[in-house]
Amino acid sequence: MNTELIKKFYALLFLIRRTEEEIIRLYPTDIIKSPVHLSIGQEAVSVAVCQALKPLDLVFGTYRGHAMYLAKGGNLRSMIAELYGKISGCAKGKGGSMHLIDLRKGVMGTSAVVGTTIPLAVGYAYALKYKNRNDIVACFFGDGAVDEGDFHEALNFAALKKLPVLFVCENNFYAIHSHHLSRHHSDNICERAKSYGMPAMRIKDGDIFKIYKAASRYMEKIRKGSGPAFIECITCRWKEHVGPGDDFHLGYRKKEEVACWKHNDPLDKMRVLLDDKARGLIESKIEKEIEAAFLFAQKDSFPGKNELLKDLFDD
Ligand SMILES: Cc1ncc(C[n+]2csc(CCOP(=O)(O)OP(=O)(O)O)c2C)c(N)n1
Ligand SMILES: [Mg+2]
Repeated sequence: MNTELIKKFYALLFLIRRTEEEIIRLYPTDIIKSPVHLSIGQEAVSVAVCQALKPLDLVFGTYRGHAMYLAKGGNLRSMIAELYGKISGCAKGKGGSMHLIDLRKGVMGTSAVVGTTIPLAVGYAYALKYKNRNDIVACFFGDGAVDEGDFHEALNFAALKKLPVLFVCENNFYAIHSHHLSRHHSDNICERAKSYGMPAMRIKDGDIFKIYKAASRYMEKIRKGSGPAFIECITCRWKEHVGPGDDFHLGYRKKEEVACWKHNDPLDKMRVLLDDKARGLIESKIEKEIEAAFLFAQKDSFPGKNELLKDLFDD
């Protein structure tokens, strides 16, 4: 892998990790007016896939969307202001952490409703094909989305119409506290995707380079009109389902399960591939951006009462 790519990977992984660590630090002060579903531990999936995308490509995601939003270039200040419920937030302070959007960067939106952005992504891909555009859509979702009818209908339609969409399943094995095998007879989501008529690959170890290579290869084919493809990335959510803490006391998973993923942290792996000087420059620039974004959000205003009924319907 070339050094420029390693630098980009490191910068994005570091940006996402440090932003979320700052959220964790501030959350107990109640300054953040939104529930937060943290991406920590899962960042490599978004970073690898979004680096393989082109600027005009589009992404749709879930309420655990900080990583995807930032990896696709979403504006950091607008994200933090959104978490603070402020007017400069990307959803004008009305959406919170679960509803991130930055149309200029192709971040088409994230949603609290499980599986709901999958048909939206497919619909958008249909429009791209109809308009003969060369852009593609990457659609991110968790393993919980496989429980939804929408997932199956959308995959079927995308395959049938050969739509330009890459499905990216972030399989951390849990929907809140239920393991995939307590919800399905098999945990092989790839096999199910293949049955709809698309190539699918499972990447088990969270390796950022493997995910990047698989995504790039599929995207090249999708852009040539081959129709959709599917990547299932096994990953691990380090924190509790929602909120900044741990939840091992609930007993649905063991500490060791997470410990082995922490040992396999892509941020640590990338860190040692860079020399101290390059790493230091990246880190100090990002730390300043993060500090400025939180300061900006703090000083920003809350939306006025006149904003309450705005933007509810398309005029
Ligand atoms: C349609 C719908 N059903 C149920 C819920 C409640 N719910 C919120 S998060 C969640 C789990 C989803 O798990 P997964 O898709 O694997 O995402 P993860 O939290 O693991 O990232 C559920 C069932 C919901 N938000 N929407
Ligand atoms: Mg899950």
